Amino acid sequence: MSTTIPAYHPVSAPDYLPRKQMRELQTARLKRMVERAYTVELYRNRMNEKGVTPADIQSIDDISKLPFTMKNDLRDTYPYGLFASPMNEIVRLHASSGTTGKPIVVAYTKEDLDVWDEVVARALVGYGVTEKDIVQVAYGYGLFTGGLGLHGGASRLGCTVVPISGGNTERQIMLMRDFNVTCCGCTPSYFVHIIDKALQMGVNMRDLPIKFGAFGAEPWSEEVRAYIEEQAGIKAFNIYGLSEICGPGVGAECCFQDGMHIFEDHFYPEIIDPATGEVLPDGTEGELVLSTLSKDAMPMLRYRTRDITTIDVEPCKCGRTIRRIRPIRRRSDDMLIIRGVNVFPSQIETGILRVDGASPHFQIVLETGADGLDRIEVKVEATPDALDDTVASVEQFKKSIAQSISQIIGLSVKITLVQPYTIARSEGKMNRVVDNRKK
Ligand code: DLL
Repeated sequence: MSTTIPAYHPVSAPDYLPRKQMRELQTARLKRMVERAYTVELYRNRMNEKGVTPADIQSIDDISKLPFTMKNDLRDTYPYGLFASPMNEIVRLHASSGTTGKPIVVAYTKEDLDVWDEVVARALVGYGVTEKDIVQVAYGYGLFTGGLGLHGGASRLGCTVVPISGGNTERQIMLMRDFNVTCCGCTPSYFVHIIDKALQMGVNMRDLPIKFGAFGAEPWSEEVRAYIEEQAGIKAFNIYGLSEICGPGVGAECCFQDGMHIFEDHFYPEIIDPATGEVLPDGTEGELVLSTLSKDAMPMLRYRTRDITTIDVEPCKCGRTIRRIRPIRRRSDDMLIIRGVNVFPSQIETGILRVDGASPHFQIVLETGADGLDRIEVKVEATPDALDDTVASVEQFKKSIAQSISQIIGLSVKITLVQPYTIARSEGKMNRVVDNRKK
């Protein structure tokens, strides 16, 4: 599909604000947010420890005076300790399960839900989605923010929403075809699974009217984007967000697919050095820190996302003035340290998909060898074609994948081809690492 700049839509007006006006808006909103946060014990104590009061925040630049907030702060105040609105004003709770113990809980007032709908609608407008589109929401509904988040934004735009949630993949494909769905939202790994299933069912996704994908909730590579776009004949757009800030819609790509615009009238981005907490200049890679500028129920001041990216200040060809972040390929906490080398699962994905004919279904298994050194095995599903090939060509294929990965991570890996459809599929976020190393 060629890139055409979507028609202007009033919901996106803040995306085009002149920078000076944006900073004034951010300053006014931050001042209000800090006043509100100061009513919450944890924020008040933290600010007092740093010797900062709301009166010290006079401009958006003063944001760096404020303390950081971490995921543990949400756990420690579970469930309602960070709420800045009385319960009777809170109309929705979501939660994110995390890896251990109690979930983190997030809250929204009616106005907060309104902002959330607005930013997701702005994301969709940026892709070129209009009220004429039929949007299949295959993100999970429930406490996860994906389903209801995309649902709210698509409804705000006036789209026809198909709230199917995740799972039951054959039914997803049947409805996609029968309902003439033009846009689908789910994790990129689930959409890859949908593509596979459609093939098995004899459905060519390219023959369906679907044109747009709103994919996020997990890192994905340009190679996966190319695979999806080629296989399904759609444009695959990135959407970013996290429960602590609102859910999907903190940022999203526009029609140029060149970084995600942050809806910075509501969410203020900074980049810090994850080791020292020092704020880094725009254009430098580091950890993304986000502050909410309008969230009433649960203000977040300088939340450390652990997501690694760069803020891009170059004006975008689409004309939006809001800044962009580069796609998030990794989190500071999904880094594997293998024989002392830092490796991210997304690098392995890129290595695999650079080899023609390799399937995007893989699993990384880490073991400790008899010599005490870490071993990396990457299980890659063979495509049905690959299995028909001669032993020599299968060996060559494995070697190509191993070399492609080694070139990126600088370590040798063992490739095992496994039967098609034997690596577990995920309807939501995919976990690709099995770490069996002796600790
Ligand atoms: O994943 C919200 C969401 C739903 C975003 C649907 C996009 C689409 P959490 O479950 O709290 O919320 O997980 C947030 O997921 O800190 C990132 O590490 C990762 N993440 C989200 N979107 C992207 C993306 C939702 N587009 C965490 N690219 C974040 C890379 C992403 N990682």
